[in-house]
Amino acid sequence: MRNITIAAAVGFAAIAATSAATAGTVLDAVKARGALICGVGTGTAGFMLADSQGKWVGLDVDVCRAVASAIFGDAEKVKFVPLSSQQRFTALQSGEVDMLSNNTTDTLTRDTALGLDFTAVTYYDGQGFLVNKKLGVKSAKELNGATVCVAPGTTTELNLADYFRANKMTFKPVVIEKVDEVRAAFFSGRCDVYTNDSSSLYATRTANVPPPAKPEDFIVLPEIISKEPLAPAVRHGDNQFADIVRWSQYAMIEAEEYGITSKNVDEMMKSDNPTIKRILGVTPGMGKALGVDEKWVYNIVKQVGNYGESFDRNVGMGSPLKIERGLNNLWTKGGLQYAPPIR
Ligand SMILES: N[C@@H](CCC(=O)N[C@@H](CS)C(=O)NCC(=O)O)C(=O)O
Repeated sequence: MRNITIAAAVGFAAIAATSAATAGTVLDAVKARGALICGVGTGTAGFMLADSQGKWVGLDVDVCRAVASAIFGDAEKVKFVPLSSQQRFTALQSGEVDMLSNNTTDTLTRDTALGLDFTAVTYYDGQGFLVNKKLGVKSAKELNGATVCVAPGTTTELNLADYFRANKMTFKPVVIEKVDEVRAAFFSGRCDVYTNDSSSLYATRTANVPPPAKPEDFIVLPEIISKEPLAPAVRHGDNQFADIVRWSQYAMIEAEEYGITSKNVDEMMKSDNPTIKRILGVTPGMGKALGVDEKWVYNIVKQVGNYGESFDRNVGMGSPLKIERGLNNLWTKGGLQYAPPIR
């Protein structure tokens, strides 16, 4: 019974990793293959989306590109595998992908029972509700009896049940695996409400509303009902690879903090600041310690940008989503993004 409960909580993914996934180190396998294999979502504007040329773009995609830059000095050496919320953990455990970077929430059971390691938080999120204005609802507390579209194997599904129970309300779930089908069900009126991470709701409202309906016809209700720290995940048991993913993320945050951008990084190589010299590998040591080239941060920032550049371009004010930095601002600006020192 206990195992069933845990499996349900983490989405029925198999628990054992295959031998293919555990033989040798991930870094060796990635190098021998000549590309990183990154599990992403199937298509969420701003976070992970293949454009009309098939090129993947987004905040989560940039993390994969940063890791490829650290390992190969080339942000293009990534193969992207789109995965649904149901498929993602099995794909990682079986070795089909080297890492996930796909709006996955870091939770205790995923870390333990599923045998994953979460690296740094890419995006501090929380769960919300999207409704058609015609429903005439201003607060989630008015959703008693609503039909709610939700994806299986997600924290979303679990929080939804908790929230309605805690508020002594009932709901009818419409559980659909594929995100484009969930959206279609919601927009066709099969559900009163679509619940997901609020970032994803903003993406859906900006990019997926079928004409003649307009984004303004829909609102995200004010209640944020959970904490969703979205982070890349790797398999347990390969600390070096986990370190490379984690420190690639930290490098993007640290670069933003020290004002190093894709535009000025060549100039910054001439800086006298000892911290900047260490970050950019002008003073060697950090790359060696991590097992990558000394120019790893230079390559990440030059090819992908710092965290602020990636945020702005993909989901922030430089993008159609126009999401505020909020919790995802640097700690020096009132947010939670805080990288330990590169030293
Ligand atoms: N953060 C939640 C939900 C994440 C999630 O993947 N939700 C799906 C449900 S629709 C999604 O948004 N997928 C986006 C995509 O495939 O592009 C979790 O880790 O369980």
